[in-house]
Amino acid sequence: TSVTWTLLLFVYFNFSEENQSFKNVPIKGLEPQRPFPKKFYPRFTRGPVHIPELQQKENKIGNPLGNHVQSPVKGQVEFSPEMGMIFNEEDQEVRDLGYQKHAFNMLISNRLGYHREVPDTRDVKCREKSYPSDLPSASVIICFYNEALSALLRTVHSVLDRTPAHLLHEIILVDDNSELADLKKDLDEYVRTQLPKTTKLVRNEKREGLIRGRMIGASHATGEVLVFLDSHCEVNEMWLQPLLTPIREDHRTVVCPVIDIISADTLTYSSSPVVRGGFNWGLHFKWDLVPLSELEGPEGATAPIKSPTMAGGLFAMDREYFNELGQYDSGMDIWGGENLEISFRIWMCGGRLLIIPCSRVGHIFRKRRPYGSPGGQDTMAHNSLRLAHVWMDEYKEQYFALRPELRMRNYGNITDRVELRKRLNCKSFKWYLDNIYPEMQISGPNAKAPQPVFINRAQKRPKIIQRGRLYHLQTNKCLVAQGHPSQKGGLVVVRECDYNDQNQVWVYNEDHELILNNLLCLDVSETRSSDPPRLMKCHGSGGSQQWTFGINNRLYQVSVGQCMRVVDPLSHKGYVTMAICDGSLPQQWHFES
Ligand code: UD2
Ligand code: MN
Repeated sequence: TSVTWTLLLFVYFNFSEENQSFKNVPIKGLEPQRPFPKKFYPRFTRGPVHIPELQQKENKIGNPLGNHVQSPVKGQVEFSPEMGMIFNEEDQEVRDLGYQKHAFNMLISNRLGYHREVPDTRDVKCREKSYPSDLPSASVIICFYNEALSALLRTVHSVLDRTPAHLLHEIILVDDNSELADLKKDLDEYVRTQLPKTTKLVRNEKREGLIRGRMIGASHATGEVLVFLDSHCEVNEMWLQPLLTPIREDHRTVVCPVIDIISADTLTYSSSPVVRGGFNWGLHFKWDLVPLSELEGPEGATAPIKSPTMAGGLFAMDREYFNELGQYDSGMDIWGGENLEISFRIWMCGGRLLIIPCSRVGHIFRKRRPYGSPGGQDTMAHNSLRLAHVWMDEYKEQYFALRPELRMRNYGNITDRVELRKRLNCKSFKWYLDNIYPEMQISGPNAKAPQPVFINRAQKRPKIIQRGRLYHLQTNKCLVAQGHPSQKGGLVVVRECDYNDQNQVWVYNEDHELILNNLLCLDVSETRSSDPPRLMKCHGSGGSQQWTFGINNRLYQVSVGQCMRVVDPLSHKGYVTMAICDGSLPQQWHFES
């Protein structure tokens, strides 16, 4: 499958004095938060990009920065490395149990307690914005299954602490028949004795999954707007007003905050770039950079952005509109697919879906889902089948081309949903693709004529930003080809620098490609991010060949969301690999002219 995008990158300049290391970096990296003046946005197009199978297999929503661990932003409550220190066996137990049951560091979560400050990650211009005083009131619905109590209560308290009382109609907690004892006993008592009366706890008698769970929550709600949150979130300053405002203006507008990243390992809260929702033909959600055309407006970085899809967990919607539009598909089980279903439905049936850059909510992004479904079924496939059959018309063939084994799979009765689609007089999926997600590549069963952007790319050579050596600080060595630089698929290694050797000269261009000796591009397999970077033919489609330089001298790979490091700085072999960005010495590089 291939995708063509016209994209932009957020480039970030850090002028701060404190950040000495950053000042040494000649090329500024992909950073959220402070968009570079628009005329500097590099324009580039994408050719064919392979869908990362990794994400498909893992069936999870990745955070908007991949596995990339952000360094602290201004005002960040500094994460202390001692926060997760284990002092005794009990600590060890809490930590181990936490990872096992919740897939995040529960020891740190417990130590943080139920209240904490989070860095204000909004663009500075958001702070000057004012919002109408007569906004609709909100019912916040938090559905949970076996959540760590500290994470759940931090979610609740962040809402109570950072939402004006007159806008918060109620909080509805839906316990999806959790099995953990403390969630039954301790939470019950806590809600009764420690929380305002407007916080309600609803219990499902059997496990329903998050989709029916949310419908149950919504059926108890009486506020004007429904706001859904996952049970491991922390809302930021002024998070709600920017969400309610567009809904007040038009009740058929559905809005999502920017989902900031709470690290599963350190619980550090950090800023996400403003990206929008897309999907691939495997019907997996993915994050896309925002096309330039979406950002041209007087409001600049604070303007709402149209999003083809939502990640699923965090959004606000007029309550009556939620009901009118058919809530969710109650035939969907446990987890997965509902986010694409509601996104398609919103767009195809006369609504719109926006991401609001001035509203920010942190979410713990885990590396795995710590629970299964009661019968062990693949609910994602079941749910995706339902949505494909109801909403995707002839384009469901795209899905079946990738998942032929599902063609004959039973997906239950969809009559009600098909009728709903008719009743609401919804547009076709082709209309959705043409108008809402034109970047989507369509090959195979429903192929379109190739898009002219390819031709543009061939005619236009990306501008060179810098030419020089890629110098590894810790080893004083330079990044070179292991074999000949013209050898496709060849590895790169660090070797003694030779400033007269053309084979050590890299070009960094506006497409964020790194090209060795004007020949091949530095590339990382999107499907197998554990593979080391290689030299490949430049494909001009970003993704696996897109690199940025950032703070801590990191060299960041956009598509795998990791940083390049030298495997063993003491070894003369000089192998490099991709790793989670941690700012450590083996990950520090200079581009030297
Ligand atoms: C993402 C969404 C999530 C949902 C999912 C697709 C974000 C941040 N998260 O996955 O909300 O749309 O994609 O379905 O966009 N839960 C139950 N009962 C269950 C299973 C889960 O109540 O049987 C709760 C769970 O405790 C959590 C919420 O549902 O609060 C979402 O589950 P998740 O956090 O495992 O999903 P996530 O963030 O991987
Ligand atoms: Mn979640």
